Amino acid sequence: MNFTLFGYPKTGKTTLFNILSGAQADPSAYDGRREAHEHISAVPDARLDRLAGLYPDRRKVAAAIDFIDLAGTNYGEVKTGTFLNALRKADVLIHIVRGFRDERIPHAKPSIDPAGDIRAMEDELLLSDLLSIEQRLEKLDKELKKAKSPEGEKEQNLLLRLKLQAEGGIPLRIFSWTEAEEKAVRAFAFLSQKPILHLLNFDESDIPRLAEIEKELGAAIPGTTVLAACGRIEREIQEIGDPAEKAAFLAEYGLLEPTPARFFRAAVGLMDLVFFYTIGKDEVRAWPIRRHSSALRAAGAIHTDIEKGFIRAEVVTGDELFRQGSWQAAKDKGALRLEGRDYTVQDGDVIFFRFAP
Ligand SMILES: Nc1nc2c(ncn2[C@@H]2O[C@H](COP(=O)(O)OP(=O)(O)OP(=O)(O)O)[C@@H](O)[C@H]2O)c(=O)[nH]1
Ligand SMILES: [Mg+2]
Repeated sequence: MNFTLFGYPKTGKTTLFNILSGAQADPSAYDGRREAHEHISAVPDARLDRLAGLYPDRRKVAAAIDFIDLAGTNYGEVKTGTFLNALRKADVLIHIVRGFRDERIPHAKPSIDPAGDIRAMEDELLLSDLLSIEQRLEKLDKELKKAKSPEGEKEQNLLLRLKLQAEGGIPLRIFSWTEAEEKAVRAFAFLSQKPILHLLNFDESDIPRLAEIEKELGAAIPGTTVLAACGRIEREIQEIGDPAEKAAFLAEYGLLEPTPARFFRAAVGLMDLVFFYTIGKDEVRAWPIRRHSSALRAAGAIHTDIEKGFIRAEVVTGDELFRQGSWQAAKDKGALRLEGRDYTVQDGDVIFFRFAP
């Protein structure tokens, strides 16, 4: 999973990248450079920790997130900028928005306007999609004039509908996609179709207002998630080694729950993911998968061989497994369910796939 942090210059991208991913990137090293930071980190997962605790001799493998931190894009630059390809590769876009006021840190606009910046960036993403659509339509039109093709006409029809929506200023993530349509446009990697989280970076003096800001801006921009944080102070607190001292500082600033915990919860919700778990010979592992996925698809997430040779899934909920104490105990007590390929995987299921190699 690729989470890409992007946004206008000097909004706190690298500061928040460090907080979320646990990286130690030096923000100042970026000045004048146009390359990205990258850091792979584990999704915090209390259920996995508990499960791995039952099997101390096995490796714990959490779901991984590939965090990318891009340099700032100037206003109006997304559609032509050097980062267009990097943005297209993202599974989730994390738009870092400046809320803090600090005369010493330059800002391209005369005032700090988080709501305005969110709208401006949403428009830029949509505009870049509109340009791709128009380009493709132009080419398609020429092709269809030369030779009629039902497939080409189908694509044309879909793109014309998307164009109409984009011209109306509505992001493509709000379009009611059929599975076939989604597949047909996958190669475009439309930016306004991706899940997006607007992460606002405020001053410590704004901490008492963060919840209210989140609510207000979240409601103003449908189809997105808005989180407000206070990057600089949280980074300082994160660097404190002593846990008690850390907790005291968080409490003193009124930061009840650290941003990474809230962020991961929001991101998982945004992608509509659930987690299932496997207990292998060597490792206890968490697997993220789209909600409502079948057991067969879950098998395929692990390996295509398991999907191809699928026989049955042995399933137990995490809670039940913890009650029984181990997989073997759950099996002995008859607590395992045997499920077929169409079973809908539930969040927290622990699964053993029987398959014919
Ligand atoms: N006052 C204040 N300064 C902050 C805050 N967050 C970041 N900064 C400062 O703003 C400057 C830019 O922060 P970065 O995290 O490098 O921002 P960026 O968006 O990555 O910047 P570019 O990559 O150059 O576009 C640094 O000097 C930070 O210390 C904040 O919440 N309040
Ligand atoms: Mg940066």
